[in-house]
Amino acid sequence: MGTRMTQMPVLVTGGTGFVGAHLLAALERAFPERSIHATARTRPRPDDNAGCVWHELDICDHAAVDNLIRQVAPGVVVHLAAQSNVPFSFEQPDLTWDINLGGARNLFQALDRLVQPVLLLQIGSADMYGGSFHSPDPVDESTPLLPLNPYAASKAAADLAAYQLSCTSSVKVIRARPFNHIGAGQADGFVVSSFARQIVEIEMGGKQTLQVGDLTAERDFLHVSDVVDAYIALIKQQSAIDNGAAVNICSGGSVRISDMLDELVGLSVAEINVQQDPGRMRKSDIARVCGSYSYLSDRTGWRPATSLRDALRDVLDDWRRK
Ligand code: A2R
Repeated sequence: MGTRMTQMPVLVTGGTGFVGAHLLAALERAFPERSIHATARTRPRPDDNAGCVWHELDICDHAAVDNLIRQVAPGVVVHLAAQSNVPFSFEQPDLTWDINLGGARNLFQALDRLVQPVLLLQIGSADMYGGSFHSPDPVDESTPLLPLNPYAASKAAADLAAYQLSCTSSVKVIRARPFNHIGAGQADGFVVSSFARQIVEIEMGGKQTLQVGDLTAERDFLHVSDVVDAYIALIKQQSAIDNGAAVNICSGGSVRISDMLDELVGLSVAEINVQQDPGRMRKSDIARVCGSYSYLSDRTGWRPATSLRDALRDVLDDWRRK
């Protein structure tokens, strides 16, 4: 990699999201010599990422995406921008496809027109494997994508479009596939965040019981800082990764939601009564999620570093600060 490429800007789309805030801070630490650019759609820019250059962008606006890419001329793009809410994807499938596939294709076409070398980290999701999780083995990157909801299907389509880009353009593509990640700043709709918010409400005396749904599902959880560290490793060690490769980012194990709940409750001194809410009892389509991260660790040395207990404490402390 030439010096010029290692100094070209890094651009993050969807910088205002859960992962974006963590990634921008990590990029500033990892690449002090590079300018870091980020896109925001509507929300105000967060103060804690004041070191980066913000751009307003709707990823569905083809011309605006093209202009931005020409203006920033990035050496690396991390494409986080997405409609990432699964229940909402059933309510608004067209919007979900427009953002997750249409928006991604706008970006891919703009990158294809760049003359300089550029690395694209296309951020997918373990949800794309969907029905493949019915098999008992940990899924590796050769496992078929069998999406079970519009969010996962649109992300799987973008993952395939990114592979095609890697074959037919000079853009180097890595298709990252992060599994469930938790941490400070995650929206309340996610299970761990919802438990933590309710525990903090009980600690503050505003609520008596913790309402839960089905607790039998098992998931492969990482702390968001491990996911972000994997993205940084993929950028820094891009030459060790095959062009177009899919890369799982996961813990390699799975934890039952009931065990996560017990651990969270154990991190609080409050008296907590857990109650199953019939309204939340819909069984998950997938009983157990477990991935293999051998490709990533063999190529970069990355391994998860944050224990589940520390990750849960981080989520709880975040709600205590709010
Ligand atoms: O809705 P906003 O303003 O907070 O921006 C979100 C952004 N986004 C968009 N940006 C440009 N044009 C759009 N039409 C558009 N729609 C959404 O994507 C936000 O900054 C980001 C998504 O953030 P979260 O929903 O918090 O996702 P998270 O957890 O940070 O996941 C990042 C990526 C996604 O591609 C997932 O599918 C993947 O990791 O697993």
